[in-house]
Amino acid sequence: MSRRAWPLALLIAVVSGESVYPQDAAPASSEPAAVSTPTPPNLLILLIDDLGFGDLGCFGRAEAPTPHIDQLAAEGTRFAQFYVAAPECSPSRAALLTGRFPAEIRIHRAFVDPAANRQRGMPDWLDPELPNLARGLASRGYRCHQFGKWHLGSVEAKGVPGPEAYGFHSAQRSADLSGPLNQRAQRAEASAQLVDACLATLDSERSAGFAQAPWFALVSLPDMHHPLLPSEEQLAPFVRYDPRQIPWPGPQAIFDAALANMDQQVGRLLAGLEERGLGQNTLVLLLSDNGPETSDVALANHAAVGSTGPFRGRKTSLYEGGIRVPLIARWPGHVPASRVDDQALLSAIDFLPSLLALAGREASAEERGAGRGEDLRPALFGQAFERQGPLFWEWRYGTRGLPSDASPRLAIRRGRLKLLANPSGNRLELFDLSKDPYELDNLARSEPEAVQALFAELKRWHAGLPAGAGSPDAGKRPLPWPKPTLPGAAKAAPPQGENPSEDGH
Ligand SMILES: [Ca+2]
Repeated sequence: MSRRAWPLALLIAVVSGESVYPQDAAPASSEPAAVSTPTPPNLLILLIDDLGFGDLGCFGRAEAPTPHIDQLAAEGTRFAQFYVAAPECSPSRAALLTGRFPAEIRIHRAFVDPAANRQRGMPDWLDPELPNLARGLASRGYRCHQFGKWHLGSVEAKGVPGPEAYGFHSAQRSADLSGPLNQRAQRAEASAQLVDACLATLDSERSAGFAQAPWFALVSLPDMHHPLLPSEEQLAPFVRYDPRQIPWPGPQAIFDAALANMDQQVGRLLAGLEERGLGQNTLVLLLSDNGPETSDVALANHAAVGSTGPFRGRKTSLYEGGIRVPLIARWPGHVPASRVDDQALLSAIDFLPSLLALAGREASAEERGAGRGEDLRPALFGQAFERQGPLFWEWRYGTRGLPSDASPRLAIRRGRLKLLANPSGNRLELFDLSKDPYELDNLARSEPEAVQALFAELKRWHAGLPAGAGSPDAGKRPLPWPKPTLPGAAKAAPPQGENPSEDGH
């Protein structure tokens, strides 16, 4: 991979016009990784539903009302090349927990009702027998707790297992798609309740004799998932002067009110850790589960204010904006502070092997299963990290939102290159993300050898996936955009298999 991937200053210039990153942020060391083995930390994963790459102040949106998360970032490291394994909730979360690419375990979309799951070629819940992060941590002496959205099973399905079946010692699961959390009064307070529940659990664990045991808390905050329903009180600071005296708050005000509440609750949880003396030996990881929502979901035009930063694509797209999300890590004395890592190519599938190793014992072959996650500890500790294997994505459905966000069905990333393709080869889009993070200049015709190699690798992976239906609009390109070639490359032969008559050209 290029040592100079896309310059962060450029990214920030696109997002906000000026850099909010510290100018003296330490670069990644080029020394070989020598992973230290500190005392196993507590692990707090803050999973922010549908938060976009560009939504936080510390990720370039200068006016974002996110002071607490920005402070967390200042005390830790931001990773600018972090991916989730799917552009939607359930498969992304399944990958985080199991370290598997979700298509391999038949989690292709959100869990809904059993009939729809069947149509989607999915089970009704994530297989509890698969190795997963919580069970692995529990076997290393951790106490494991889940709070908020789970969405790894259909609540409508008979016999659906809860988080306890996966190794968690306690769970305070909230509604996944509907129910009380989608009512205005409850939804505005949901994150506050989850933070209260998390702190209360840590306290009750202490009094129950687990004060010495390390813990893992998976806290999933719902504020940024549609419909955004901040309370009047949460909205008040964001309803701006309006000369027409129109009484309704606009989408930006609604979005910012929800974002500010989420940030305040994160701040309250982190302050609660400090009060309990837990701030120093807790690794906090804050990330999103997929890119921001689009405008064509009912009641969600305010959610569509969410920003992908400079990237093309949103939720349900395999372009960067759907799958590249913010990751912040803080662990005082171990994870460098005020650092931006725009080199390490990381994925949520790396959490399982990395966190199990941090917990005191590297993942066994059985615990890894067929997962392809890599040990990201060097990146965490500020050292150089070179990914060995590729990252794969499959999306069997159409893409909501702009026609230009409609991605092919498959994608592979290796080093600086990303190839998006349909299995038939009728769309082949090669991007050099070190120069073109916007995915605008398709290099497929000018770099046919790279296309051939990556497409062969992608097809091999795809051939091994479980069969299952998708939707007819999967991989279709509603508009012939962007231009298929770079200027001057028009004479190059079209990539093998390209057929402009297919897939909605
Ligand atoms: Ca989500």
